[in-house]
Amino acid sequence: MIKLAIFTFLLVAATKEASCLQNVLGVIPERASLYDPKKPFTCLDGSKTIPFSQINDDYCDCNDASDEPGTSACLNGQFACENLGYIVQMIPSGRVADGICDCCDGSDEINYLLSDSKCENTCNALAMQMKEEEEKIKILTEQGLTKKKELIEQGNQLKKSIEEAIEALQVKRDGLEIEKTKLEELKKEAEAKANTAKAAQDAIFEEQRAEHKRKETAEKSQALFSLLDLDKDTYLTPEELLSHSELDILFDNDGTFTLEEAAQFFDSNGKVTYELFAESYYEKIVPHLIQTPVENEETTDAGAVEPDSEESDEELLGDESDEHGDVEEETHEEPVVNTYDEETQRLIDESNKIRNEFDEAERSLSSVDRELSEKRGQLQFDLGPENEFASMLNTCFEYEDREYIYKLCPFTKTIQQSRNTKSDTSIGNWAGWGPEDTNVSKYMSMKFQNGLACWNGPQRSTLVHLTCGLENKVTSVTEPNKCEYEMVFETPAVCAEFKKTDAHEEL
Ligand code: MAN
Repeated sequence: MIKLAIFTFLLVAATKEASCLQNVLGVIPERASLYDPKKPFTCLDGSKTIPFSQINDDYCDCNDASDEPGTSACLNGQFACENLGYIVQMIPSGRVADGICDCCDGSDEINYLLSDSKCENTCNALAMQMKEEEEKIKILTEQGLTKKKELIEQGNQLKKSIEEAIEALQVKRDGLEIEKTKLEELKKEAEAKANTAKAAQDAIFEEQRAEHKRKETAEKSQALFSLLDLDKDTYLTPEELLSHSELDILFDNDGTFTLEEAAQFFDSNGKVTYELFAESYYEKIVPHLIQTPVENEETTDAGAVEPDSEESDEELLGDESDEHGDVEEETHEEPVVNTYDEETQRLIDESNKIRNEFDEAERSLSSVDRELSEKRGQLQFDLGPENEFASMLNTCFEYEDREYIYKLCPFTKTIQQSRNTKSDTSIGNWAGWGPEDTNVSKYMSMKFQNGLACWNGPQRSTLVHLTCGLENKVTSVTEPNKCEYEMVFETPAVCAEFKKTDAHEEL
């Protein structure tokens, strides 16, 4: 059967041989001239020369399979479907004569004799289909190119306006810097003046306060002295202290305050004058007095001394409340408040004003610096050979599927947002264009890397494939591997001149 096939093939080959070298079955047209029936054939890798009759004899002679382009004899062979009217197509030679029509011209099965079925030639239909599709692509490309021009225009404008904004900001910054330095000087001067004036006034206030306190203490000690001086003979005696058993705490604290202890309190001074009391005993006695003799008699609560605490002492010394009525009434003097004189207050106000102006200048400078660095950052991006991607700066494009809303923010990040929880997951940060290969420009894909780490997996990343389209639009998002996402993004920015596929005609 195989012999019959070979015979048929050789017959076909022989009839065509004279007119047309290309018709050696399975040879791509560009190599046809290497197969000359009038000459021995040298394997294309140059390894061997064989008689031409061994071409396509269903026995593999050449290591590179070049002697068997039209049979399945060599495992590594490639069969070229000539497909006249359509495009040459390469198939593995194992598919030759296997009963399945692979080539649209049926050339892979012309020597197949095991079946009655013949391959129909579908090349013209395919060519028509290809033409229609190409026509559509041509129209899309033309419209896309018009839009791309607009994008380029916009991009150039945007880049120019960023550059201009940077220049203007730089000028503003220089001005602010000068103003800030000037204000800093003025601030220092004004603060120094205000501080000096303030310090002088504060010293006076301090002195006044001390004086006030001295007076108050004097009045209070005077009042206490009067209260303790039960017989009003202008002397205090140990006997007059006896009712204050709480003073026992200063001695043996046995609950009984004895005359000896009272005498000891007064350092054996049998009679204590007011002056001696104020100087040596007032401060000592005040923290311990709980009740005054007056209170004991329940006549009035005037001059009551609160239990042993600093506040009570303070109150006694400075409180103006009614509780200590009698004593306080005598000491009713306004506490000292810091009211600066007009000139000092003017200097303080002036210094505050300049400080505010300085702070404001500093804030403006920081804000200009932030803007500058943001704008300079934008210019760092590779916005395409003709700035056609510039208009995508600061823009995000969304794509929704059943579970997530995906966001593509060129030059920034990609996001996966749960439709349920609305929580965002970073699926990559801008990592540049590419990958680049010899046939495909790097601008055909965007890389986003180092997104949120996947549970037990890599950090999430996104590869965006760009295709020519009439508007900027994400048309699909997939996750081919766990936490590795792929997006297809249509944009006029990658539309390129349309190249028609050459269908080859019979010579
Ligand atoms: C989330 C999503 C998915 C991802 C898993 C990995 O559910 O980010 O896309 O595959 O986490 O655990």
